Amino acid sequence: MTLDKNKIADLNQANIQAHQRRFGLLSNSIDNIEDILQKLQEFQIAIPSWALGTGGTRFGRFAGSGEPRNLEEKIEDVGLLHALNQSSGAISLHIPWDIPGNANAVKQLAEQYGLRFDAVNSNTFQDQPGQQHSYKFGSLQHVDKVVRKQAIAHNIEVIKHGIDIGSESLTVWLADGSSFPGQLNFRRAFENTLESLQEIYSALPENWKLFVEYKAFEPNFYSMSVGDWGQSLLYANKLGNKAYTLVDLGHHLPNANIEQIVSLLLMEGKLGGFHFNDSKYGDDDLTVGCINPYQLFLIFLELVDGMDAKGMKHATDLAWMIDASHNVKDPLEDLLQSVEAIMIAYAQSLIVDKGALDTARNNNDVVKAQEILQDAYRTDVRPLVAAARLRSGGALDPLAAFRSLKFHEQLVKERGSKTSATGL
Ligand SMILES: [Mn+2]
Repeated sequence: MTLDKNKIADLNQANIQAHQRRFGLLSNSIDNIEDILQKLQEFQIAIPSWALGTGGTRFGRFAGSGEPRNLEEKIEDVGLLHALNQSSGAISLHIPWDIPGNANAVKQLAEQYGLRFDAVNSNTFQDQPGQQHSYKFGSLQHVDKVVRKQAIAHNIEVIKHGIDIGSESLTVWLADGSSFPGQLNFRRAFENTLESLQEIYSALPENWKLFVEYKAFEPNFYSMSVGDWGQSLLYANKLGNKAYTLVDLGHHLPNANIEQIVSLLLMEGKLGGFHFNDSKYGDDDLTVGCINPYQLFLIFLELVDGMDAKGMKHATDLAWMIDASHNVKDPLEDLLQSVEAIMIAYAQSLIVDKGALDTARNNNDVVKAQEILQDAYRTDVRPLVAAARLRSGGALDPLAAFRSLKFHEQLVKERGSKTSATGL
Protein backbone atom coordinates (compact mmCIF):
# COMPACT_ATOMS: atom_id res chain seq x y z
CA MET A 1 0.00 0.00 0.00
CA THR A 2 1.35 3.39 -0.91
CA LEU A 3 0.85 6.19 1.52
CA ASP A 4 0.12 9.59 0.07
CA LYS A 5 1.78 12.10 2.40
CA ASN A 6 -0.20 14.90 0.78
CA LYS A 7 -3.42 13.43 2.11
CA ILE A 8 -2.09 13.61 5.67
CA ALA A 9 -0.98 17.20 5.01
CA ASP A 10 -4.45 18.07 3.70
CA LEU A 11 -6.09 16.64 6.80
CA ASN A 12 -3.69 18.54 9.01
CA GLN A 13 -4.42 21.75 7.15
CA ALA A 14 -8.14 21.34 7.70
CA ASN A 15 -7.62 21.14 11.46
CA ILE A 16 -4.63 23.39 11.95
CA GLN A 17 -6.45 26.42 13.30
CA ALA A 18 -8.23 24.55 16.07
CA HIS A 19 -4.94 22.87 16.96
CA GLN A 20 -3.03 26.13 17.10
CA ARG A 21 -5.63 27.65 19.40
CA ARG A 22 -5.34 24.77 21.86
CA PHE A 23 -1.56 24.63 21.59
CA GLY A 24 -1.27 28.39 22.14
CA LEU A 25 -3.21 28.20 25.40
CA LEU A 26 -1.12 25.31 26.68
CA SER A 27 2.27 26.64 25.62
CA ASN A 28 1.76 29.82 27.66
CA SER A 29 1.82 27.77 30.83
CA ILE A 30 4.92 25.67 30.04
CA ASP A 31 8.41 27.14 30.46
CA ASN A 32 10.75 24.78 28.63
CA ILE A 33 8.42 24.00 25.75
CA GLU A 34 11.09 23.74 23.02
CA ASP A 35 13.06 21.23 25.05
CA ILE A 36 9.90 19.16 25.67
CA LEU A 37 8.87 19.25 22.01
CA GLN A 38 12.30 18.01 20.98
CA LYS A 39 12.19 15.16 23.50
CA LEU A 40 8.74 14.15 22.27
CA GLN A 41 9.95 14.17 18.67
CA GLU A 42 12.91 11.97 19.53
CA PHE A 43 10.96 9.41 21.55
CA GLN A 44 10.26 6.19 19.60
CA ILE A 45 8.38 3.10 20.70
CA ALA A 46 9.06 -0.23 19.04
CA ILE A 47 6.16 -2.27 17.70
CA PRO A 48 6.53 -6.04 18.12
CA SER A 49 5.97 -8.10 15.01
CA TRP A 50 3.42 -10.26 16.85
CA ALA A 51 1.16 -7.34 17.73
CA LEU A 52 0.11 -6.66 14.15
CA GLY A 53 -2.34 -9.52 13.99
CA THR A 54 -5.39 -10.17 16.10
CA GLY A 55 -4.51 -11.95 19.31
CA GLY A 56 -6.52 -14.51 21.16
CA THR A 57 -7.02 -16.15 24.50
CA ARG A 58 -6.73 -19.80 25.46
CA PHE A 59 -10.41 -20.04 24.52
CA GLY A 60 -10.03 -18.95 20.94
CA ARG A 61 -9.00 -16.36 18.45
CA PHE A 62 -11.25 -14.31 16.22
CA ALA A 63 -9.08 -13.19 13.35
CA GLY A 64 -9.67 -9.79 11.82
CA SER A 65 -9.33 -8.83 8.19
CA GLY A 66 -6.51 -7.34 6.18
CA GLU A 67 -3.93 -8.74 8.60
CA PRO A 68 -0.30 -8.90 7.40
CA ARG A 69 0.53 -12.26 5.85
CA ASN A 70 4.29 -12.10 6.14
CA LEU A 71 7.16 -10.14 7.64
CA GLU A 72 7.27 -7.70 4.75
CA GLU A 73 3.62 -6.77 5.28
CA LYS A 74 4.23 -6.41 9.02
CA ILE A 75 7.03 -3.95 8.27
CA GLU A 76 4.65 -2.14 5.92
CA ASP A 77 2.09 -1.87 8.75
CA VAL A 78 4.62 -0.45 11.23
CA GLY A 79 5.71 1.95 8.46
CA LEU A 80 2.11 3.13 8.19
CA LEU A 81 1.84 3.66 11.95
CA HIS A 82 5.11 5.56 11.93
CA ALA A 83 4.06 7.74 9.02
CA LEU A 84 0.95 8.73 10.97
CA ASN A 85 2.39 9.23 14.46
CA GLN A 86 6.17 9.60 13.86
CA SER A 87 6.72 7.77 17.15
CA SER A 88 6.77 4.12 16.04
CA GLY A 89 10.14 4.10 14.32
CA ALA A 90 11.22 0.61 15.37
CA ILE A 91 10.13 -2.99 15.05
CA SER A 92 10.91 -5.88 17.35
CA LEU A 93 11.04 -9.35 15.80
CA HIS A 94 9.95 -12.61 17.31
CA ILE A 95 11.90 -15.69 16.25
CA PRO A 96 10.78 -18.13 14.85
CA TRP A 97 7.45 -16.50 13.97
CA ASP A 98 9.19 -13.84 11.89
CA ILE A 99 12.51 -15.13 10.62
CA PRO A 100 13.81 -12.76 7.94
CA GLY A 101 14.26 -14.79 4.75
CA ASN A 102 16.56 -12.28 3.13
CA ALA A 103 17.98 -10.16 5.92
CA ASN A 104 19.41 -7.48 3.63
CA ALA A 105 16.16 -7.03 1.74
CA VAL A 106 14.21 -6.88 5.00
CA LYS A 107 16.63 -4.33 6.42
CA GLN A 108 16.33 -2.19 3.30
CA LEU A 109 12.55 -2.37 3.36
CA ALA A 110 12.51 -1.21 6.99
CA GLU A 111 14.87 1.65 6.14
CA GLN A 112 12.50 2.80 3.40
CA TYR A 113 9.86 3.32 6.09
CA GLY A 114 12.33 4.98 8.46
CA LEU A 115 12.32 1.97 10.80
CA ARG A 116 15.13 0.29 12.70
CA PHE A 117 15.14 -3.11 14.37
CA ASP A 118 14.85 -3.14 18.13
CA ALA A 119 15.43 -6.17 20.40
CA VAL A 120 14.98 -9.65 18.96
CA ASN A 121 12.86 -12.05 21.01
CA SER A 122 13.46 -15.77 21.45
CA ASN A 123 10.72 -18.32 22.01
CA THR A 124 11.07 -21.41 24.15
CA PHE A 125 7.53 -21.21 25.49
CA GLN A 126 6.15 -23.53 22.84
CA ASP A 127 7.44 -26.42 20.75
CA GLN A 128 8.08 -25.79 17.08
CA PRO A 129 7.25 -28.37 14.39
CA GLY A 130 10.06 -30.90 14.07
CA GLN A 131 11.73 -29.85 17.31
CA GLN A 132 13.69 -32.69 18.88
CA HIS A 133 13.14 -32.04 22.59
CA SER A 134 9.99 -30.65 24.19
CA TYR A 135 9.80 -27.57 26.44
CA LYS A 136 6.81 -28.97 28.30
CA PHE A 137 8.82 -28.97 31.53
CA GLY A 138 10.88 -25.88 30.81
CA SER A 139 13.73 -24.80 28.58
CA LEU A 140 16.73 -23.03 30.10
CA GLN A 141 15.83 -24.46 33.52
CA HIS A 142 15.13 -28.02 32.33
CA VAL A 143 16.40 -30.91 34.47
CA ASP A 144 17.84 -32.53 31.33
CA LYS A 145 20.93 -30.86 29.89
CA VAL A 146 20.10 -31.85 26.29
CA VAL A 147 16.89 -29.79 26.47
CA ARG A 148 18.77 -26.85 27.94
CA LYS A 149 21.35 -27.10 25.15
CA GLN A 150 18.63 -27.00 22.52
CA ALA A 151 17.11 -23.88 24.10
CA ILE A 152 20.55 -22.23 24.35
CA ALA A 153 21.23 -22.99 20.67
CA HIS A 154 17.88 -21.41 19.75
CA ASN A 155 18.76 -18.20 21.61
CA ILE A 156 22.15 -18.04 19.90
CA GLU A 157 20.43 -18.50 16.54
CA VAL A 158 18.14 -15.58 17.43
CA ILE A 159 21.20 -13.43 18.14
CA LYS A 160 22.55 -14.32 14.69
CA HIS A 161 19.31 -13.27 13.00
CA GLY A 162 19.46 -10.06 15.04
CA ILE A 163 23.00 -9.31 13.89
CA ASP A 164 21.90 -9.72 10.27
CA ILE A 165 19.17 -7.07 10.56
CA GLY A 166 21.12 -4.63 12.75
CA SER A 167 19.44 -5.35 16.07
CA GLU A 168 21.54 -4.84 19.20
CA SER A 169 19.69 -6.66 21.96
CA LEU A 170 18.09 -9.96 22.85
CA THR A 171 15.04 -10.24 25.09
CA VAL A 172 14.64 -13.53 26.89
CA TRP A 173 11.27 -14.21 28.43
CA LEU A 174 10.95 -17.67 29.92
CA ALA A 175 7.74 -19.56 30.53
CA ASP A 176 9.88 -21.82 32.76
CA GLY A 177 8.66 -22.63 36.21
CA SER A 178 6.45 -25.17 37.94
CA SER A 179 2.73 -25.60 38.28
CA PHE A 180 2.68 -27.72 41.42
CA PRO A 181 4.43 -27.78 44.77
CA GLY A 182 7.24 -30.30 44.79
CA GLN A 183 7.66 -30.27 41.02
CA LEU A 184 10.94 -28.35 41.05
CA ASN A 185 13.95 -27.80 43.21
CA PHE A 186 13.91 -23.97 43.15
CA ARG A 187 17.65 -23.66 43.71
CA ARG A 188 18.56 -26.11 40.99
CA ALA A 189 16.08 -24.49 38.57
CA PHE A 190 17.76 -21.13 39.23
CA GLU A 191 21.26 -22.57 38.80
CA ASN A 192 20.33 -24.31 35.55
CA THR A 193 18.71 -21.16 34.22
CA LEU A 194 21.73 -19.07 35.18
CA GLU A 195 24.17 -21.50 33.58
CA SER A 196 22.11 -21.49 30.36
CA LEU A 197 21.87 -17.69 30.35
CA GLN A 198 25.64 -17.50 30.84
CA GLU A 199 26.17 -19.52 27.67
CA ILE A 200 23.80 -17.23 25.75
CA TYR A 201 25.45 -14.16 27.27
CA SER A 202 28.87 -15.32 26.10
CA ALA A 203 27.53 -15.43 22.51
CA LEU A 204 26.49 -11.76 22.61
CA PRO A 205 28.41 -9.34 20.39
CA GLU A 206 30.34 -6.65 22.28
CA ASN A 207 27.78 -3.87 21.67
CA TRP A 208 24.73 -6.01 22.50
CA LYS A 209 22.49 -6.10 25.57
CA LEU A 210 20.65 -9.05 27.07
CA PHE A 211 17.26 -8.30 28.65
CA VAL A 212 15.95 -10.71 31.26
CA GLU A 213 12.17 -10.31 31.37
CA TYR A 214 10.29 -11.50 34.45
CA LYS A 215 6.70 -12.53 34.97
CA ALA A 216 4.85 -13.40 38.17
CA PHE A 217 2.72 -16.26 36.88
CA GLU A 218 1.33 -17.92 33.74
CA PRO A 219 1.79 -20.29 32.06
CA ASN A 220 3.15 -21.80 35.26
CA PHE A 221 1.00 -21.20 38.31
CA TYR A 222 3.10 -22.23 41.29
CA SER A 223 6.57 -20.82 40.57
CA MET A 224 8.27 -18.98 37.75
CA SER A 225 12.03 -19.30 37.34
CA VAL A 226 12.22 -15.57 36.52
CA GLY A 227 9.21 -14.53 38.54
CA ASP A 228 9.92 -11.01 39.71
CA TRP A 229 12.33 -8.11 39.44
CA GLY A 230 14.47 -9.47 42.28
CA GLN A 231 15.13 -12.71 40.46
CA SER A 232 15.71 -10.92 37.17
CA LEU A 233 18.16 -8.56 38.87
CA LEU A 234 19.99 -11.51 40.43
CA TYR A 235 20.49 -13.06 37.00
CA ALA A 236 21.46 -9.73 35.44
CA ASN A 237 24.00 -8.97 38.16
CA LYS A 238 25.56 -12.43 37.96
CA LEU A 239 25.70 -12.33 34.16
CA GLY A 240 27.57 -9.04 33.80
CA ASN A 241 27.33 -5.49 32.53
CA LYS A 242 25.62 -6.35 29.25
CA ALA A 243 22.67 -7.93 31.11
CA TYR A 244 19.67 -5.92 32.27
CA THR A 245 16.24 -6.38 33.76
CA LEU A 246 13.24 -5.82 31.51
CA VAL A 247 10.00 -4.58 33.04
CA ASP A 248 6.72 -5.58 31.41
CA LEU A 249 3.84 -3.67 33.00
CA GLY A 250 1.52 -6.69 32.99
CA HIS A 251 3.97 -9.09 34.60
CA HIS A 252 3.43 -8.15 38.24
CA LEU A 253 1.13 -9.34 40.96
CA PRO A 254 -1.87 -7.02 41.43
CA ASN A 255 -1.15 -3.62 42.99
CA ALA A 256 2.65 -3.96 42.75
CA ASN A 257 4.36 -0.58 43.01
CA ILE A 258 5.92 -0.65 39.55
CA GLU A 259 7.10 2.96 39.77
CA GLN A 260 9.26 2.10 42.77
CA ILE A 261 10.66 -0.98 41.01
CA VAL A 262 11.58 1.17 38.02
CA SER A 263 13.21 3.78 40.22
CA LEU A 264 15.45 1.31 42.04
CA LEU A 265 16.42 -0.61 38.90
CA LEU A 266 17.50 2.65 37.27
CA MET A 267 19.43 3.60 40.40
CA GLU A 268 21.32 0.31 40.08
CA GLY A 269 21.94 0.90 36.36
CA LYS A 270 20.11 -2.34 35.62
CA LEU A 271 16.92 -1.31 33.86
CA GLY A 272 17.38 -2.13 30.18
CA GLY A 273 13.99 -2.46 28.57
CA PHE A 274 10.37 -1.68 29.03
CA HIS A 275 7.19 -3.32 27.72
CA PHE A 276 3.99 -1.27 27.72
CA ASN A 277 0.45 -2.57 28.10
CA ASP A 278 -2.35 -2.23 30.64
CA SER A 279 -4.27 -4.66 32.78
CA LYS A 280 -6.98 -4.99 35.37
CA TYR A 281 -6.30 -8.48 36.68
CA GLY A 282 -3.12 -10.09 35.39
CA ASP A 283 -1.17 -10.11 32.15
CA ASP A 284 -4.21 -8.82 30.31
CA ASP A 285 -2.17 -7.17 27.53
CA LEU A 286 -4.74 -4.42 27.04
CA THR A 287 -4.23 -1.10 25.26
CA VAL A 288 -1.72 1.09 27.09
CA GLY A 289 -3.44 3.58 29.38
CA CYS A 290 -6.94 2.14 28.98
CA ILE A 291 -7.32 1.06 32.62
CA ASN A 292 -4.88 2.98 34.74
CA PRO A 293 -3.38 6.03 33.02
CA TYR A 294 -2.42 7.63 36.35
CA GLN A 295 -0.16 4.70 37.17
CA LEU A 296 1.43 5.03 33.74
CA PHE A 297 2.12 8.69 34.47
CA LEU A 298 3.66 7.84 37.87
CA ILE A 299 5.88 5.23 36.22
CA PHE A 300 6.99 7.71 33.57
CA LEU A 301 7.79 10.23 36.26
CA GLU A 302 10.23 7.73 37.80
CA LEU A 303 11.60 6.71 34.41
CA VAL A 304 12.38 10.30 33.49
CA ASP A 305 13.71 11.18 36.95
CA GLY A 306 15.86 8.03 37.15
CA MET A 307 17.25 8.48 33.64
CA ASP A 308 18.00 12.16 34.24
CA ALA A 309 19.82 11.27 37.48
CA LYS A 310 22.10 9.00 35.45
CA GLY A 311 22.45 11.33 32.48
CA MET A 312 20.73 8.81 30.22
CA LYS A 313 19.07 9.70 26.92
CA HIS A 314 15.32 9.13 27.21
CA ALA A 315 14.88 8.10 23.59
CA THR A 316 17.71 5.64 23.17
CA ASP A 317 19.15 4.42 26.46
CA LEU A 318 16.21 2.12 27.25
CA ALA A 319 14.48 -0.24 24.82
CA TRP A 320 10.82 0.87 24.66
CA MET A 321 8.29 -1.51 23.24
CA ILE A 322 4.55 -2.12 23.24
CA ASP A 323 3.70 -5.67 24.28
CA ALA A 324 -0.03 -5.99 23.97
CA SER A 325 -2.57 -8.27 22.37
CA HIS A 326 -5.59 -7.11 20.43
CA ASN A 327 -8.48 -9.49 20.74
CA VAL A 328 -11.42 -7.32 19.77
CA LYS A 329 -9.91 -4.19 18.25
CA ASP A 330 -8.19 -3.59 14.94
CA PRO A 331 -4.50 -4.09 15.86
CA LEU A 332 -3.35 -0.97 14.03
CA GLU A 333 -5.95 1.26 15.67
CA ASP A 334 -5.13 -0.26 19.04
CA LEU A 335 -1.42 0.39 18.52
CA LEU A 336 -2.13 4.02 17.58
CA GLN A 337 -4.06 4.37 20.83
CA SER A 338 -1.25 2.77 22.82
CA VAL A 339 1.47 4.97 21.35
CA GLU A 340 -0.66 8.04 22.00
CA ALA A 341 -1.17 7.03 25.64
CA ILE A 342 2.58 6.56 26.07
CA MET A 343 3.36 9.94 24.52
CA ILE A 344 0.78 11.66 26.73
CA ALA A 345 2.18 10.07 29.92
CA TYR A 346 5.72 10.96 28.81
CA ALA A 347 4.70 14.58 28.09
CA GLN A 348 2.92 14.85 31.45
CA SER A 349 6.01 13.60 33.25
CA LEU A 350 8.11 16.24 31.45
CA ILE A 351 5.95 19.15 32.64
CA VAL A 352 6.13 18.24 36.33
CA ASP A 353 7.74 21.02 38.36
CA LYS A 354 10.66 18.96 39.67
CA GLY A 355 12.14 21.80 41.76
CA ALA A 356 8.86 22.49 43.55
CA LEU A 357 8.36 18.75 44.10
CA ASP A 358 11.78 18.48 45.67
CA THR A 359 11.04 21.39 48.00
CA ALA A 360 7.67 19.90 48.99
CA ARG A 361 9.36 16.59 49.78
CA ASN A 362 12.07 18.23 51.85
CA ASN A 363 9.40 20.10 53.82
CA ASN A 364 7.31 16.96 54.29
CA ASP A 365 4.52 18.83 52.54
CA VAL A 366 2.63 15.76 51.41
CA VAL A 367 -0.37 17.73 50.22
CA LYS A 368 1.75 20.00 48.03
CA ALA A 369 3.62 17.02 46.55
CA GLN A 370 0.34 15.43 45.50
CA GLU A 371 -0.92 18.73 44.06
CA ILE A 372 2.22 19.08 41.93
CA LEU A 373 1.85 15.59 40.50
CA GLN A 374 -1.84 15.87 39.83
CA ASP A 375 -1.50 19.33 38.34
CA ALA A 376 0.68 17.80 35.62
CA TYR A 377 -1.51 14.73 35.25
CA ARG A 378 -4.68 16.79 34.85
CA THR A 379 -3.13 19.02 32.20
CA ASP A 380 -4.39 18.17 28.75
CA VAL A 381 -1.07 17.72 26.95
CA ARG A 382 -2.58 16.34 23.76
CA PRO A 383 -1.90 19.57 21.80
CA LEU A 384 1.74 19.31 22.89
CA VAL A 385 2.06 15.75 21.62
CA ALA A 386 0.27 16.72 18.41
CA ALA A 387 2.57 19.70 17.90
CA ALA A 388 5.65 17.48 18.18
CA ARG A 389 4.14 15.04 15.71
CA LEU A 390 3.30 17.82 13.30
CA ARG A 391 6.89 19.05 13.37
CA SER A 392 8.07 15.56 12.44
CA GLY A 393 5.65 15.34 9.53
CA GLY A 394 3.00 13.14 11.12
CA ALA A 395 -0.74 13.52 11.42
CA LEU A 396 -2.29 15.89 13.94
CA ASP A 397 -4.67 13.10 14.89
CA PRO A 398 -3.27 9.73 13.74
CA LEU A 399 -6.33 7.66 14.59
CA ALA A 400 -8.72 10.06 12.86
CA ALA A 401 -6.42 10.07 9.82
CA PHE A 402 -6.27 6.25 9.82
CA ARG A 403 -10.06 6.14 9.73
CA SER A 404 -10.80 8.95 7.33
CA LEU A 405 -8.17 7.85 4.83
CA LYS A 406 -9.65 4.34 5.05
CA PHE A 407 -6.39 2.48 5.60
CA HIS A 408 -8.06 -0.61 6.99
CA GLU A 409 -10.35 -0.87 3.97
CA GLN A 410 -7.33 -0.54 1.67
CA LEU A 411 -5.49 -3.31 3.50
CA VAL A 412 -8.50 -5.63 3.30
CA LYS A 413 -8.75 -4.93 -0.42
CA GLU A 414 -5.07 -5.80 -0.89
CA ARG A 415 -4.76 -8.73 1.48
CA GLY A 416 -8.25 -10.13 1.72
CA SER A 417 -10.70 -10.50 4.55
CA LYS A 418 -9.51 -13.89 5.74
CA THR A 419 -5.83 -13.27 6.41
CA SER A 420 -4.23 -14.31 9.63
CA ALA A 421 -0.89 -13.05 10.93
CA THR A 422 1.60 -15.33 12.62
CA GLY A 423 1.80 -14.80 16.33
CA LEU A 424 -0.22 -15.18 19.47
MN1 LIG B 1 6.72 -8.57 27.48
